[in-house]
Amino acid sequence: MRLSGRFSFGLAAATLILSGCQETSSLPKVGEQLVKIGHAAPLTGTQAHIGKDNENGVRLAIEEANAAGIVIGGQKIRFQLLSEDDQADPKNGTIVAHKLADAEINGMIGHLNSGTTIPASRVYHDAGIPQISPSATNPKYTQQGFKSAFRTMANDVQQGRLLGQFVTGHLAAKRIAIIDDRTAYGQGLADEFEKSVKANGGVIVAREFTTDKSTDFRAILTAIKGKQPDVLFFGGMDPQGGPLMRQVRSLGITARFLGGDGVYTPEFIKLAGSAAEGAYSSLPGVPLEKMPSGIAFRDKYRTKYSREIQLYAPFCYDAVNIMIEAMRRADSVKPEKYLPELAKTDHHGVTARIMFDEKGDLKDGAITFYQVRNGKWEVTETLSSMPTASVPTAATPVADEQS
Ligand code: ABU
Repeated sequence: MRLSGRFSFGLAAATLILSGCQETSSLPKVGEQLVKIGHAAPLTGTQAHIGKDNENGVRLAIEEANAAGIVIGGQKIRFQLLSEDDQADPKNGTIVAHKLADAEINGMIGHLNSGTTIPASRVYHDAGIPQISPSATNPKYTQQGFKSAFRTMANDVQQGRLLGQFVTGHLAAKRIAIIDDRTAYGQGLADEFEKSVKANGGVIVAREFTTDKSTDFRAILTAIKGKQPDVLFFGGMDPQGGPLMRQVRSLGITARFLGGDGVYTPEFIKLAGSAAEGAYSSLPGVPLEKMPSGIAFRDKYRTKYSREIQLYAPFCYDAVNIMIEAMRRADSVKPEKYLPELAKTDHHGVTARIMFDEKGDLKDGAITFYQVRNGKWEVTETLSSMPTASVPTAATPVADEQS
């Protein structure tokens, strides 16, 4: 049953409706059944480069499915992408979720940010719409008891724990400073990182915060400089991470810099300039070249879009294919029919073999660490995200390309 609050949004939503994107290239032909796949991400603003990258990954999978001529329930299916700009804003996230629910999408891929994904997930849940986020990593998304919520990458409990182990182990750092952007993602990851640093014998010498709109970090950096940290960790995205990195070095702070997946982008390096050199980041998953079909995906993406993958496009592509596979196994595009199949996913995707646990989280996800060397992100090591208690080899690198 769909109870989407159909008439519950007003003027702000009406504005967003005008900016919504419904791709006409995927309109159904005679005899085809239309299946609507929703997508939402920041498509304007400072994170638009990442949002467009997500949208590109989703579109690629949808176009391939349409070209393959998939039949479900005895009918040829035409998948249509309904993509919305949530501007990385939690309120807009909820508004576009209502809009997509009202459009009676068959499934939802997104949102990009945890801050939008978490509030929007209630809308999709209440409307009975299965949702897969390809990039939201805050653990709360899958801890709400919503059977409709899944994600295709490891969460921030896993990422934060390994970031803490990486800093205290691999970097042998003791004195750690933390800045976060007060978003669900940035603060949540910083909290998990802090717990892990402390559990592994490190000392938090400073904990400061900024916002996801800020560009001047000199006041908090000056306070941090006096604490003489070995490592400065940033929980946030590249529009802040890049300028922050630049200001770190211009203030003469020599601490090593580490961020989560939100800074693992070419854009971070562009924004930070030469100050990016030596910075570390983590990213859920194995390196692209070690993904089962990572290189093939990268080449397809380059050919279609004439640009490089920014960040999460492979996870978006997998998310769509997982959803379509579940529909095929259920032989139905109806959410209530294919949702049980989604929970049983065992998909050999671009990024990994993907199975979900009882909450909808990715089972056995890896986390890879990278460092900027000669102006490019290079692999440092990949760690299993499984807890040390249950997997004795958890802190053992599964790939180590550092000399
Ligand atoms: N995983 C980092 C970027 C998306 C998020 O807000 O979770």
